[in-house]
Amino acid sequence: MEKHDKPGTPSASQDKLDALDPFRQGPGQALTTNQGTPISDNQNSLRAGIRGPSLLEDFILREKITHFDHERIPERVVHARGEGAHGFFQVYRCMSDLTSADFLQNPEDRTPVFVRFSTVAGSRGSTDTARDVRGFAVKFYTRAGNFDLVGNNIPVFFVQDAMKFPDLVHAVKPEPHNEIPQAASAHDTFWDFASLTTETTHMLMWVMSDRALPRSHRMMEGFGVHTFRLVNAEGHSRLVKFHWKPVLGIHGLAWDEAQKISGKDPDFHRRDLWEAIERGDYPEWELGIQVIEEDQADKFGFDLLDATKIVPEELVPVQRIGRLTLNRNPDNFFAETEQVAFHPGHIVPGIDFTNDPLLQGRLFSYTDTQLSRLGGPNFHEIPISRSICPFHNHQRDGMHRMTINTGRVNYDRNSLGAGLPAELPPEQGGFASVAETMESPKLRGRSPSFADHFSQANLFWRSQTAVEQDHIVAAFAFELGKVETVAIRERMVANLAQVDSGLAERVARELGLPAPTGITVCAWPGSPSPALSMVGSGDGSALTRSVAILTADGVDGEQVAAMRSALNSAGAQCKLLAARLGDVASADGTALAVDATFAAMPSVMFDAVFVPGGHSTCIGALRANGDAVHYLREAYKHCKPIAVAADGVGLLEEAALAPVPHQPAEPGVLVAAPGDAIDGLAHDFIAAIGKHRFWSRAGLASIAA
Ligand code: HDD
Repeated sequence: MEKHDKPGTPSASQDKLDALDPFRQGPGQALTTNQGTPISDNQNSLRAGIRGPSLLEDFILREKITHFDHERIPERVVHARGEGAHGFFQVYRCMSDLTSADFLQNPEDRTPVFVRFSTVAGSRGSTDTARDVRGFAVKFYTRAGNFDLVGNNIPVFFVQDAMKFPDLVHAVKPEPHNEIPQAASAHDTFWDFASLTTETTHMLMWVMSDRALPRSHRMMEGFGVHTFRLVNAEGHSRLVKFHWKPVLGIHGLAWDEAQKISGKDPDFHRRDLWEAIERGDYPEWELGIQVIEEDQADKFGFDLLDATKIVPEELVPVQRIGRLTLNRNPDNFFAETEQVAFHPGHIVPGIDFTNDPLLQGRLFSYTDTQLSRLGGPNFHEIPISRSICPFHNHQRDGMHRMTINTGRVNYDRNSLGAGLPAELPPEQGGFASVAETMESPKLRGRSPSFADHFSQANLFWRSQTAVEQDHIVAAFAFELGKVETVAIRERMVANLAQVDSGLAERVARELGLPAPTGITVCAWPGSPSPALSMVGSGDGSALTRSVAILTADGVDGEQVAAMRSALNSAGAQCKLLAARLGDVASADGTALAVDATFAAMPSVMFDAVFVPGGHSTCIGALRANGDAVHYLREAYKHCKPIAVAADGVGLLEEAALAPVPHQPAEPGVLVAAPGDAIDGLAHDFIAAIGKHRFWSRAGLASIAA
């Protein structure tokens, strides 16, 4: 069985991992230079006299320092911060009716993949929980070449034409005069651009929602964004939208949590992914497709080539056609995650592009950027990006060429090399573009079918639950509140009035502006789309959820053990917290190892909190500890499940959250009386964790944590 495979699951495809093997290197025995010369002293440079100057002759020092000086490569101009993982993809059924793509034919095949998740705006060292779009880039190493699905966790994009991409990125990145702010869109230049570029409006709604604050990269959707084509062996082409549906459901953080996590653990998402894979909790997504016959493309009232539009799932259902599983962490961050090069132009026979002007620009940009990021045209030879199928052509030379091409023939057509390598006709699997008819004048311009910038923003807004709408209003208020130029705030509020007058009024009120008047809402003609809301997503299980157990000396160890065992059986993770590290002595004298302190791992880093009972000394110590009291108030404020056993209720009292006699119980706050079996509490607690949040508490904002 493979190191990272769960017992009982068949082993993952080894093809890519095997291909990486010749490049993997352990520490070795003798220390040498890069030329293999053994080194006898790696502590001291060569010098003239024990206190004299260093000598230029010191080839060991020179080599070491030179290599160190050049360790850094340019970070990605966008999506600089990210983390990757290996895994595999398996299709559920043969998709030959829709596509000839090799990896979508045989349900027995496991196609190796490498996936990289990222934030967009921040630098490589920025925080994971910034309000931002998340990149979701998947490289399928298929037998017919690499297919890269370079998507995001949001199904639309800010702009419609690649011509606008550098402007968008300049506007959102830190401002050029003072490089402020890092990893944040809450500043004047972004909102100046956004307010003047109304095609951004739909995407802004998503980015101001909790979609831009994933709880975990394992719990977010992914989208190919553009309309692509699936082409079958008969050459029949259909339009397709790609989706990734997370098996664990779609869950977000609250903005207050995200900001606090940024300070406590800026690597929150990276750590979460790494640890889940190390534990064997392999993240999984289903690949979904929305398929549209080309002759139906005009029936929607919007243009399928416009990347600021979705096709609502209620209009074209998402068919789930396969499963992606991530089951191995990289061995080396730089060699794999940093050097991997994705490109939406890496496609395989059976898949094709459309004329989406954003996609068309991307087809140029991604190779181009690797030239400066990875230092030349041979980046396809870097182990992590190499296809697992052989590749042959007459491209030669360039910086860092690894392949040693033999023979004298480096051109096509040739007779001296028997005409090889030879083209493969489409019927034998060679790539052929869909023969779309093109009869139009050369011009610069935007199709009138791209002109509606607001109606799908209205659809998104109307499809959100009340609490999700509250979060969107709060996000706009926060972001625009950081904008210093009042005219930009006003312009943005006026744009929102075209989305929904209530939304505009609420944001205006928060900003101290008058509600816009006389602006017509551009309403989506159809019904709301429930698929756009995150509330209620998931299968209701507590799988991989994290629970903090608050303790002090004198805690009831049996309750801790029983709750921990029940939670672990439900697939949740527990950490024992106390005021300081070391052990806590349970009531029966057993030492329980403390995993973290209240201060180091506050409630924002957990999904739920359990307070066991214990001696009066235990509850007294917790009541007297401000961090412990704050723990419960903050978990309550963020609408998380809280379970309290027996005397643990004392901490609830201290936090002013104890049940009030003759009043209905607080939603999601579960209390077991002294003498009650922990099993019942654990059962209800696990069900509560599966609900993720108790949003009905959100209105009770009187509690300030
Ligand atoms: Fe892009 C990186 C996703 C529009 C130009 N993009 C990049 C990555 C993702 C996306 C996930 C990170 C890949 C990785 O992990 O290495 N980009 C998107 C999506 C877009 C999009 C979903 C719209 C639908 N991008 C877009 C446009 C352009 C670019 C319009 C330029 C015309 N994107 C780039 C880039 C990057 C990149 C500058 C930076 C690093 C890289 O490519 O390899 O070329």
